[in-house]
Amino acid sequence: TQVFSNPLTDTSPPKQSCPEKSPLLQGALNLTFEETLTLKEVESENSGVAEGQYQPPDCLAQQSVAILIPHRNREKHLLYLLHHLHPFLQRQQLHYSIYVIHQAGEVTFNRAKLLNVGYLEALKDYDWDCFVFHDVDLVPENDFNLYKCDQQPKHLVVGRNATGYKLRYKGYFGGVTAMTKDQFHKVNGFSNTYWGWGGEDDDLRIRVALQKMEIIRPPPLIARYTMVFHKRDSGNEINKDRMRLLGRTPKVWRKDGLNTCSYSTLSVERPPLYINVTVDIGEPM
Ligand code: UD2
Ligand code: MN
Repeated sequence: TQVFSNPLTDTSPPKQSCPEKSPLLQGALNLTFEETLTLKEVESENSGVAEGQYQPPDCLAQQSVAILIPHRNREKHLLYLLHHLHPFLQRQQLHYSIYVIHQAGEVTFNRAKLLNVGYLEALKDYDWDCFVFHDVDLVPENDFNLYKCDQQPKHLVVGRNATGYKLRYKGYFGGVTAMTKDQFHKVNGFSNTYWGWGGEDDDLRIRVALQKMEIIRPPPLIARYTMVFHKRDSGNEINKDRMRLLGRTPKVWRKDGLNTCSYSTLSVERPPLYINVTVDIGEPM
C-alpha cells in the first residue's frame, strides 16, 4: 500500500476536500495525435505523476480511482492515451493510478479477463473506491466527462468519432465504463470465458441487470471520444461463440468471474506514468 505522507513527520496543515466541481475543467478539448510524440515528452509534461500515481497537491480528492487498460501490441495508442489522460484526470482533481494489464504470449486476446486481473492486482496496492475499465484507443474529448463512480454503473462512451457520436445500440456497455469496488464485486466482475473480439461487454451488462442495477450515462455532448483508427488485431479474431455464451450468463455468472480468475503475474513494473502488469492468463479451454 502506497503511503503519500508520513503523519509523524508531516507538519503541513490538513488538506481540505477538493470541491465538488473542479475549477480546472476546460470542457471540449482540442486533441492532437502527433506522429513524433515520445514517451519522454509525455513524462516531462507530467512531473506530478510517480509510478503511475497522482494526488492533487492542495486538496483531498473526492475519489481514488484505478484506471485499468487491457493491452497487447498497441504501444502507439497507449502513448496517445497517456498523453491525453494524465492532464485530463489531473484537471478533475482525482487521486488515481493508471494500470496497463498486458497479456503475455500469442494466444487469443481476452479483454475481460485482463480487466478482472487489473481489478485484483490494483487492490493489492490500494483500496480504490472506483475502477474505470478503459480501451487503449479511446481518448475522451471533454473533461466534464468525470472519471468518478456513481450510485449506479456508469457508461462513459455515448458516442465516438467513427459512429457519428451516437450510441451504437440500446444497452451498449463497451469501451469505457466506471464501477465502484462494490458494484464490480457484486456482479463477480467480468466473465473469464470470452476469448477474441466481442460479447464480453454485453455479458457485463447482463450481470449488472441481474443485480437490478441500472446503467447511467453522462449527456451525449459530453460523453464523446475519439477512437484512434485501427484494424482488427491478429490474435483477437471475432468470437463466434459469443451469442451462446451470452445465453448462459444468468446461469453461470456466480461461478465465472472474479472468484474463478486464475492467472500468473509475470512482472509488475512501475515506470513513471503507469503500472505495467504483465500476466499469463492461460488459453481458451
Ligand atoms: C469494441 C469496444 C470494446 C470491446 C470490443 C469487443 C467500443 C468503443 N469498444 O472495441 O470495449 O467491447 O469491441 O471485444 O465499442 N486490445 C489490445 N490488443 C489487441 C486487441 C485488443 O490491446 O491485440 C485491447 C485494446 O485496449 C482495445 C480493446 O482491447 O482498445 C478492444 O479491442 P478493439 O479496439 O480491437 O475492439 P473495438 O474497437 O471493436
Ligand atoms: Mn478499438
